[in-house]
Amino acid sequence: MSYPKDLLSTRAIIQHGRYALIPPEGLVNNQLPYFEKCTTSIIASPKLGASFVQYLIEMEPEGKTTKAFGGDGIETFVFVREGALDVVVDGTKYELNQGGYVYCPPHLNMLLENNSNSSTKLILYKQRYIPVEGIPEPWVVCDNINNLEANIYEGMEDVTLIDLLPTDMAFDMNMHILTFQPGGCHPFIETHVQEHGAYLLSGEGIYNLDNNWIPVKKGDFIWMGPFIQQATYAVGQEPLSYIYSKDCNRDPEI
Ligand code: UGY
Ligand code: MN
Repeated sequence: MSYPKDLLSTRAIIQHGRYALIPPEGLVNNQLPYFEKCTTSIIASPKLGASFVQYLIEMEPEGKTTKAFGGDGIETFVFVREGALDVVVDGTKYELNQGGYVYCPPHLNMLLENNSNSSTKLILYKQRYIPVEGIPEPWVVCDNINNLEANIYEGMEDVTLIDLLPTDMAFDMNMHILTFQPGGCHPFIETHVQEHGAYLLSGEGIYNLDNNWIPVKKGDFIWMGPFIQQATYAVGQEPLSYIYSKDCNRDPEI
């Protein structure tokens, strides 16, 4: 870091309870207990209005969590953006590389460790699971996005969707990857009850949030609160691709 070269400015937009755009330039390190050799930014939490917590983590070689993450009703998910990661759930070790992920159900927890020689970039997520009488609990899911099928989205050849978790009623959340070729867009501006925590993996776009058209690009995080208008046009040379959470399969409480 050094003295700024010009007036301070930011692309961040924070509308508590509605939506937020958090670009990488403004991220700060949040020290957390039991996370060793990790640079961690909390990018969504109930203080913003989100019903989940999401983190961006850079884990150095020999970095690890020294206490189990999740469990006791909290489901967790980890995705490797860059590098390698070992994840232990219920005594089983899963060895992940770029694009790899583990979903851990609410009755289990995960330990993370970087046993490689270079640092690892992760997306970590937790939320309270909503059980439903008569529906079994979800199970551990481990895979890599490169093994998964990308389906044409809403009949548009230049947009694809990957589902990372099963669509079974046992799951009250999913993670997806939407990819738009330059010029591609949503078929309509969505308004829905579900929230999203979206991390932009590549490309650039103009995103409609709460009916404001906002430039976004690789490395940005967007939180979309319930019923916030949302849609995008991809621009530039590269596909616009983001990984995002979505709650599902549950009837809201009143
Ligand atoms: O699944 C979704 O709701 C997704 N199409 N939303 C979004 O990309 N903002
Ligand atoms: Mn949506």
